[in-house]
Order: sequence, then structure tokens, then C-alpha cells
Amino acid sequence: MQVLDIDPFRDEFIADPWRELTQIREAGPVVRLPMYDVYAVSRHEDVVHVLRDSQGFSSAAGVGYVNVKKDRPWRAPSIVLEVDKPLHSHTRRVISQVLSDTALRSLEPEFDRRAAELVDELVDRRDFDAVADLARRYPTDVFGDAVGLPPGDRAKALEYGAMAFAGNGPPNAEFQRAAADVDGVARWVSEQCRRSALTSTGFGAQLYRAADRGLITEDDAALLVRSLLSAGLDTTVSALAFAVMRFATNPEQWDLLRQDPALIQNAVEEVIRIEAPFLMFFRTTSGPQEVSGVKIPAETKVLVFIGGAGRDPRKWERPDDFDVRRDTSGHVGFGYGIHRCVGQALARVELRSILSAMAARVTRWTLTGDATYECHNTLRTLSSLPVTVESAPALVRAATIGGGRG
Ligand code: OVM
Repeated sequence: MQVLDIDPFRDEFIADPWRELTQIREAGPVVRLPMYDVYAVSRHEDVVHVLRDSQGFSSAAGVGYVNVKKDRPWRAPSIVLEVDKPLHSHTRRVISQVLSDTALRSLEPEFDRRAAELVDELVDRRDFDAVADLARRYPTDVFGDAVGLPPGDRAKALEYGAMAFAGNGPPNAEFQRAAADVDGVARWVSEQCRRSALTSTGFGAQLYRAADRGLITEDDAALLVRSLLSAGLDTTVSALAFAVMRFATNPEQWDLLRQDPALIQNAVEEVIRIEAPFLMFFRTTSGPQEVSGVKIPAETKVLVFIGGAGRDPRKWERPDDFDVRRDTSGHVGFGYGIHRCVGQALARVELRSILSAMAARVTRWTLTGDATYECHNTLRTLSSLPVTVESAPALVRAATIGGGRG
């Protein structure tokens, strides 16, 4: 088996992992990274194999670097992410009932309205930071409201998410930085997760109603709200920031989207395939395992490179080309198997709403400075993306007011 001296938790790797990910992927189906004493899989086929076998490649020892069965984790493990069947099936079902298709459909008009409002404001400004003013702001507003967070310092939720993703890495400098105020941020989060802090109609309150019905305990409900806040915000912020970056640097792709808004859904998938906001996480072998003929010992951490699968030339033609018309089916940007993202439909609604609103008004994006990256060990995201936009008048809405004749 190939042994590689690559540190995938360096900032430079996370910002621009593609060259080294190719090296890892081409070295073999499984490689060893002695720096962390872990194994890694990065080919699409092998990532799917590992994620399909949720018992052999367990989540119950944590999906971060720390084996929580042996060492104390920095926070109480998630009761949906860091458990196996049958426990997982139960908590997963509670969340997926709250995030049901019907629930999401009823949110869509409000998400669209808020997206149009924000895009109108940004188009008027012309110059703005696509991270601070758009990618962070929109999900913080609409997802925050959907969960039922009290108004106030919601930026803390982003900080908490960053900490959760950094916390899945090794105890490196990024971990230390993200966890500098671990007590303060964790206290803030547990306060937001209390029933009394949440609005009575949001997803949070509905998780507590599952407790009223005896499906879970109240403590479980609090932990599931924590899961929504851990997983639901920084990820969509990242996807949205990368979407703008991709369209600013591929104007012909933006033109395609504007000409045919039916492509928007696939464009969302393509951004997630090619950028892999949720770049990697771990599983732990529950016994000796074999992946594409390579043996992995028991009780061993296996690093699963979502970003490797998304760029695997065995699966994708021209994997490094951003192409909103390609067939994106089978991408694993939302994971795969029983732990695949439970909020993915909600993420899609958010991303679709904002891309639709932008496609209706923005004719061209131009970067006015360099993108800066933010690296949280297992999550890649942007911290700033200065842009200027050229725009068209709000045709559709003007037409409606004018009686539909434009
Ligand atoms: C959780 C969770 C779920 C998915 C991702 C994640 C930090 C956390 O249940 O807390 O990332």
C-alpha cells in the first residue's frame, strides 16, 4: 500500500486540495497517511463502498479524527451523525419527519421572496462582498428563521459550525484556533437549543414536539437542534460562496443559466460536486476490512475524501471543468448511504431560491479582488469574495405589476 507524506489538514491543502487529491487518488484505492496514522479513500467507487457499509465502517467512534470510544471528544457526540444502526435510524427518522418534503414546500415561497429582496438590494449596491453580504447573510436569515432561532447574534451559529467542522480534524493549530472560546460558544449554542429560546413554529420546536410524543427525550431534542446548527449553516454558506465564485469565473455558464433557469437545480449539484464544501470526514473500521483488494486493520480511522470522489476521472469526464449541463447524478457531495445529508433538500431550496433570484437580475459577475479561503479542517469555505455585478431590471416582477405584458 502507498504511504504518502501529505497533510490534508494544512490550510493550503483545504483551500486548493485538487493537485494533492489527485496524487492520493492515483496512488491507489487506499493510501496510508502516516502523519496521522490513518488510511484514506478518495476514488468515487471506494468512497461509495465505505459509506454503503455503515457497520463495517462505523460512525460510532466519531466521524472526526478522535476515536471517541478511546479518547474524550471536545463535545458530546452527535446522536445522529456519530451513531450506528439501530440508534441512528431512530433519530434520523425524527429529523427527516421534521424536514419533510411538505414542510420544505411550504417554506419555498418565503425563501424565494427573501432571496429576491436581498438580490434587489445587492444589485442596487453593485459592489459587495459575496461572502459577508450574500453567502453568509441569506442562510443565516432564512435557515435561522426556519429553525426558529431567536433574532440576535446568529453569527455565533456560524462560529459554532466552524468549530464543529474543525473539531473533526486532528488537534492542530486550526482546531486550537476554532476552539479558543469553546466554552463560550458551546454555552451559547446550548442556550439556543433550549425549548424556551426557540420560536413555536420552527424546526427546533418540532423536534421538541417529537419529545412530547415520546419519540425522543427532551435532551435528545436539544442535541438534534444542535445537529441542525452544526451541519446546516456553514455548509450552505460555503456552497453559495463557491457558486458565486464559479459563475464569476465562468461567465458562459452564468449565461446558460440565465437563458435556461431549468438548469439551476443541476447547477447546484455541480457546484457541490466540484467544490465539495464538506471535503472529508472519518469512519472507523469495526473489524478488518478490505477496499478494492486492500486490507485495512480493525479499529482504524479511515479518511473519506468526498472531494476526491467528486473529481475522480473514473466517474466524471473532464472532472475539473465546471459544467452546469453535465449529468451530476451519483455525486456524493451530500454523502452517501444511511448518513447522507438529512438536510439536503433544505439546502437545495436555499441554493435554488437565491440562484433563481440572481439569474433573474444579475447579467454578469466580476471579481474585484481575490477570493480568500477559510479552512476548518474538514470544511472548505470562503471568507471573502469581492464582486461587482451588472444587472437587468426585475423583468418578471415588473411584468406582473404591469398586467403580464411586460
Ligand atoms: C451533527 C452533524 C451532522 C452533520 C455534520 C456535522 C460538523 C455535524 O449531527 O452534529 O458537521
